[in-house]
Amino acid sequence: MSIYTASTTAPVNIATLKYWGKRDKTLNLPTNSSISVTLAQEDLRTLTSVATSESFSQDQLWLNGQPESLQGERTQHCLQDLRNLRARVEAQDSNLPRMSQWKLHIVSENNFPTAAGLASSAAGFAALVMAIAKLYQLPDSHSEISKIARKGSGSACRSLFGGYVAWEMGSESDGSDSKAVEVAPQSHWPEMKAAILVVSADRKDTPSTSGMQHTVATSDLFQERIHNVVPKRFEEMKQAIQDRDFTRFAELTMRDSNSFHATCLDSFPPIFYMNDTSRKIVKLCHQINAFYDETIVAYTFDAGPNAVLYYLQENEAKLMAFVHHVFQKNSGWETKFSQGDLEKFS
Ligand code: 2P0
Repeated sequence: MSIYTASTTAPVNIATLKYWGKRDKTLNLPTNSSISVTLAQEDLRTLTSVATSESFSQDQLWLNGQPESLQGERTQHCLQDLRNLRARVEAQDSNLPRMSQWKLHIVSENNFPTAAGLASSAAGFAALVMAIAKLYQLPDSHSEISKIARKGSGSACRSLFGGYVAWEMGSESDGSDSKAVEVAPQSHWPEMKAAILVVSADRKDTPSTSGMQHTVATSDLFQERIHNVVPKRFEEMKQAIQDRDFTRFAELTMRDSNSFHATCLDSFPPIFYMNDTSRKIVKLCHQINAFYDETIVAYTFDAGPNAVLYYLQENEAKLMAFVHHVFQKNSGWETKFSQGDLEKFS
């Protein structure tokens, strides 16, 4: 009996305008639109291969070499949606193999530590859904497929695209208009770089899903954020990307990270994702921008203490000299700066 296979990779995306809050938990419908930058595939990505055959007796998943359950509600949701779309394709062509009725074997690997708080669920669900869509030869667009990835993990819908991506929250109760769209391809602003400062590789204390529900239920500030802050910022950030305006993009990114963490702190009891080292990085970035009298770096923090720094390639040496100086890593970046300059940063 034939075995059919397909493989794909999906990159990690890091939000610059944060998704935090669901209006529908089952469909993963957000309370606000969000924007992200997708990291380069060669850096952080999930590689997923799928196979299907009439001879397979059960759905199976191996994640980083270990067998894992596929029984989770979110995963089942994704598999069912994909099989439904495949059945629709099969109904139009009686010559196609009836894959929608067969079991799947799935092998998935991250090239980064799964537990390091680096948005592994986004790349994981995006790769899973894309690989099966490819296997099933679904004709649907990336935005259509993103709606299925969204049900696996909200942020996964944004990993369907490279470059600069928006997740439009939509207004329909069935989620039919809550999807990812491209704001601009990576080639529009290829000078943009991201550096990840791993503050801690531990699993986070409060998982995102429960954390955001807790914020929705208990934070007053959250209402201000979703109604009066994010809608305007969403439009401004898209424009900053279109204009390749780093100063604007950076300020919006930093403000939004701070706003998101403020709502976590305003939850009751509060949620703490950033730690003292995270706060040291925030201060350092502001010091660096003040030192150069120009915005050369933006920080953002997700549901954990690790920092992602965005900067333009041309400023890499300028930035890294100070990052390495402050964190006592003697890497050679310092050589371009006088001791007097470096001593201003501690
Ligand atoms: C984001 N985060 O926009 C935000 C910023 C974390 C902070 O998306 O429940 O793993 O699976 O939809 O997507 C993390 O939340 O949550 C997240 P679920 P997800 O990237």
